[in-house]
Amino acid sequence: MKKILVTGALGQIGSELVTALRETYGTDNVIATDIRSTEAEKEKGPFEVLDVTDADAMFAIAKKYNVDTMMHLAALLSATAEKAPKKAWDLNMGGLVNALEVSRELNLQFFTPSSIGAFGPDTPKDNTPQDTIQRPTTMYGVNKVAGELLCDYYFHRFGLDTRGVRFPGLISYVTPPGGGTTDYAVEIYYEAVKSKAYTSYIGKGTYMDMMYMPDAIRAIITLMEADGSKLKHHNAFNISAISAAPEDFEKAIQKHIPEFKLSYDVDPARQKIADSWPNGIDSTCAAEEWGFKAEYDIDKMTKDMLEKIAAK
Ligand code: AKB
Repeated sequence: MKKILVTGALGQIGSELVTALRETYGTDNVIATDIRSTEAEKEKGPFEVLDVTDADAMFAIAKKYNVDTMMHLAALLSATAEKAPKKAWDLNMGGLVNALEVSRELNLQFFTPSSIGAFGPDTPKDNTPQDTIQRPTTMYGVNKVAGELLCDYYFHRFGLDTRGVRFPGLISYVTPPGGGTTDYAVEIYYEAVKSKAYTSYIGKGTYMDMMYMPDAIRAIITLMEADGSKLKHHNAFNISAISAAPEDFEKAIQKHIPEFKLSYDVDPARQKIADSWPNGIDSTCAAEEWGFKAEYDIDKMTKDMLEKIAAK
C-alpha cells in the first residue's frame, strides 16, 4: 500500500482508519472520500466528496490521485438497512460493485469489511467457524454475504487482490456509529460518564461479538500488509475480541463507576437482529493465516473508553 483511496472516510471506522493510515504511509498518500465534507476534514489532508453509487466519479478520483489501494467502507449498517432495505441494497451493493470495478480496471489492492451480520439464525451460535452456514435474515446480512462472495469472485475470476474481515460491533470514543445493532455498546460508555445510567435497547443475556477500534484498525493494516501467498481465505476473515451481553458492560463499568445503573427497554426490531447473530465467532483462520490477535479485552477497553470520554 502506497497510495490509498478510502470511501466512507467520515464514518466510525473511516475516521480512525484515515488517521492511522496517514501516520503510517504519509498524509498525502491517503485520499479520504465521503458523501459529505467539512472544512476541517479538507485541512487534514486530501479529501474528495464522493457518492459511491457514482462509478464515473469514483474512477476519476482513483485515477486523479494514481492510487494503488482501495479501502471501501461506505455502507448502511444493520438497523438502518432494515428500515430502508431497497436503499441499503442500492448503496451497499451498488457501491461495492463500483469499488470492485474501479479496482479491477486500475488493478488496485482492495479491502472491504464484512460483519458478524453475515451470519443468521441457522449459524452455529458459539465459536462460529470461519466456513459455515450463513443464511442471514436481514438486508444488511444479505448484502454482506453477497459482498463476501463478490469479493471472492473478483479474486478468482480477475486475480484482484481482494481482502476483508468480518467485523464484530466496533467500540470507539472518536466517532459514534450510526444505525447499527451493536451501537448500544458505545452509547453505554457515553451515558455512564454523563449520567451514570443507561437504558439498553438490547436485552439482558444477548451476547454479541465486540471489538475495540484500535484492534480493528490494526487488523485492517495487518491483513493488507500480509503476504498474499500465505492466505488461504482472502475475504471475510472472522475476527473476534470480546463476546459480551449488556450486563457484562455493566459489570466492567461498575469497576470504575460503582453507582452506574443499567436498565432495559428492549427495541424489538434491533433485538430480533441481535438474536439472529452469533454469540461469539472463532478467529483461528485469521490468527493462523496472517497473525491476527486482539489486544483489548472488555476490562482493558472499558478503562480506556471511560478515561477518553471523560477527558473529552
Ligand atoms: C451493526 O450493528 O450493524 C454493525 C455490525 C456488527 O456490522 N456494528
